[in-house]
Amino acid sequence: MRKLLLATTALAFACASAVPAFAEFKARNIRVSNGINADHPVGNGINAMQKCLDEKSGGKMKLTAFWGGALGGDLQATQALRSGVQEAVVTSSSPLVGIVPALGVFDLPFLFGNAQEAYKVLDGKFGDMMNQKLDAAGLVNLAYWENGFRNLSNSVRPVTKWEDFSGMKVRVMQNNIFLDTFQNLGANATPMAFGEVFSALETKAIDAQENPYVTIDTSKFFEVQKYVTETNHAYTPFLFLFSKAIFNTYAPDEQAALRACAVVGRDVERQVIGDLNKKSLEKIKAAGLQVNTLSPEEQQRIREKSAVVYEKHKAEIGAEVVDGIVAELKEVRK
Ligand code: TF8
Repeated sequence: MRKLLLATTALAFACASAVPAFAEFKARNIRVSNGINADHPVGNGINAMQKCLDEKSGGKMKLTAFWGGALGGDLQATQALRSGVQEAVVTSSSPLVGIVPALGVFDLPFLFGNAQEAYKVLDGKFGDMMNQKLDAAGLVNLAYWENGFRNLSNSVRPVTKWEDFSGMKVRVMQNNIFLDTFQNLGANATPMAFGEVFSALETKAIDAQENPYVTIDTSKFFEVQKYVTETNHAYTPFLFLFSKAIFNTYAPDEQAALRACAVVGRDVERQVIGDLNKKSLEKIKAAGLQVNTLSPEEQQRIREKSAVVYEKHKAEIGAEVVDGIVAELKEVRK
């Protein structure tokens, strides 16, 4: 009898500890705005993040993703977060420099040499420092996801040296550093929201745009372009931003689950980009586009020509921020 009692008690304890306490979790519908389409690797990341949230919250926290700018462009969606009317957005940092000027540091041409060093800087103390600036602007950055290395596409001619940019009407993000980088190369740079790019290319209002291969693929830009050059002129991160006003109303367990699961999603998203990059490039070639690479000499010339952009924007980004990332990169490259 005593044995039975002990066994029952032990079983009861085992059950109690095996069932996670979901008490801190309420039913949450989290709208996540995206400018890119559902077949972009961000889709894989969001699925992984959802699976993680299901486990942690007992199915109470639900992400609802909106694609193709259905909830507005990057900037518009971010402002909706700041005013507390929308939960989340996956956005490039570049259109947000009007809100947090220091973010411009990521737009400096040829800053990151490869994805690994970008991850170290973004996921480390430099990334945390930028997150504090975002927080002060009413935005909680849950994690740095990946947009990636950007390449040029156009409909007029092969670009194999910087002189080929001459007079080319290149859409750039709404960001002064990108504007200057392309103007400095001789292009006729035109700032434009992402949502307008496809039709502007289609109607030839612009000749060119620049984005990672996976975006040229999933946003179908290859259908209205003839040439691609692997310029790798910038690595832009995605920020997984949450409205601070809404985040502050969540319980600590809910906040912690969001932060932890955004990191799970990040790792999946980065992994899928790595794989899809090659496939997207193959798809672009198969669609008949001419893909050029730059010779090492040309890469060097473009890089040297672009160096002026660093000095020109140092004050507005913040000298300590620019010097900080340069020092951090030196450390990471050791
Ligand atoms: C751009 C960006 C965009 C992303 C997307 C809208 O060119 O690279 O592709 O921010 O989320 O505007």
